[in-house]
Amino acid sequence: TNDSQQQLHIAALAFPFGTHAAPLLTLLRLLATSLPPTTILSFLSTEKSNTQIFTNKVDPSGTIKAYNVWDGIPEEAVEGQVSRGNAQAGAEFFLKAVPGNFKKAMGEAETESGVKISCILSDAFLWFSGDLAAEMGVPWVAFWTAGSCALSVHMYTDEIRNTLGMPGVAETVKQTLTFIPGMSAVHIDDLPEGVHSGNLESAIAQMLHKMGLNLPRATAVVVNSFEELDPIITNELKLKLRKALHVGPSTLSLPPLSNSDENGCLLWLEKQKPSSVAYISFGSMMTPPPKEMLALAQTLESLKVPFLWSLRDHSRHLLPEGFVESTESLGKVVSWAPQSQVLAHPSVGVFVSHCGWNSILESVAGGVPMICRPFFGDQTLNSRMVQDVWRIGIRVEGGAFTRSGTLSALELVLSREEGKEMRESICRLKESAVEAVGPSGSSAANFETLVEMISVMFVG
Ligand code: U2F
Repeated sequence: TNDSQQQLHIAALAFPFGTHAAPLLTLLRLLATSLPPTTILSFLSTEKSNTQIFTNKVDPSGTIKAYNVWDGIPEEAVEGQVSRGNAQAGAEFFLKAVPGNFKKAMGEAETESGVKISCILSDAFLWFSGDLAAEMGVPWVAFWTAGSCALSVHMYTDEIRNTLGMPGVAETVKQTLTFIPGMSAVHIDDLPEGVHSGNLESAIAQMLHKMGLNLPRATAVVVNSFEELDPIITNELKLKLRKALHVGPSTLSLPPLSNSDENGCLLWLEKQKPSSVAYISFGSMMTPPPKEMLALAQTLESLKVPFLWSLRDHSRHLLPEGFVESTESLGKVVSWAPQSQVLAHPSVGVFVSHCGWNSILESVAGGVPMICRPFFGDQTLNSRMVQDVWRIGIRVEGGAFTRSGTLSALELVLSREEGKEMRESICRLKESAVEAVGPSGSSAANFETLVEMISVMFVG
């Protein structure tokens, strides 16, 4: 047919907060290597997000073009309302601007390229993409940037609410999710806020609920994880979704674009003993409260644990006075680290983390056990899996850094038999992750399926 002569045009719709847009771009870059070279690849995110992920990092092959979508922030909004620390306010403004802002940018992408969009590849959060794709008569491929466990929770939100009853109705804290395949270790208080407790009506909670209801319509749901990590949950997702395609960890197939080491982290690591260093990072959005920063800093210093601490400049003042100077020979505080390379360095012995999904995958890829201090969203759930299912780390006692809790966690992972076992477990996971993206691995096969779907679907 004539159709088959036309060019493919993939529009990637990003969720512009946290570390969501970067992994979507990685997936698009991976697709670029496998789709016909004439394929048009448009990447749609807010100006702020595009600036962050594209600065000097425009796709080396030059095939991906970025389009800015409106962030939804009204002209009259005061800067403070959507300031750095308030990602939630930013997300709420943004969610009021969808889907109109994306429709507009898709129009621009079609006009500029002269090629009709043939597939919408969206962050799974953007549940309305299913409607947009249906209107346009093209497939919707959703990309889930976190773990299978969190995806399962959102797919099961109504069952969770119905089975457990609403908070306050019963003593629920000790209940576990035995009724969801593969999730029996998960406690009800590990769930992301807005699933069963917290404000179920918040913009984010509603978005996630609608996502769970809409994903079964998607032509495929691509997951940045590998099947072997959660075999039971994966099987369940395959039953619930038209096509669940675990293609990760994607950074193992394609290294991230931005990995300069301007702070000299890797050089510094070269000088440290094997498996001795604590690498500390709480992702792109979080800094622990002052009391906890103090406890963590004091414990590192008193235990004399060499450390590499990634801490944004605006949070540096939370370190104890004189800490950076007094620990100069022990550790290093930097505003940004090439994290995936840091975690892959043999000197790193433990990752003190908020358990964001990308961080977990990078820890697995590096074979580094974790100390978990989760904050919001999927992080507590992830930390449960880390500790009780994969047994590759430990949650900090009481969920917050205290001197005694931090001390025992660091000792356990760095010096005890339990720590050694965690290291062995995570190295086994690392091997299976490497195998998954390797030539005959599950992620590689799923990726092939994805490429075929995107190429073939278009003709029909
Ligand atoms: C949200 O993620 P976050 O940004 O909070 O955290 P991660 O998923 O762990 O991603 C952080 C990324 O930033 C990188 C690091 C990760 O790829 O390598 N990075 C770095 O390169 N250098 C630094 O000094 C510090 C970080 C959300 F909050 C999570 O709950 C979700 O799981 C996640 C995915 O949906 O998105």
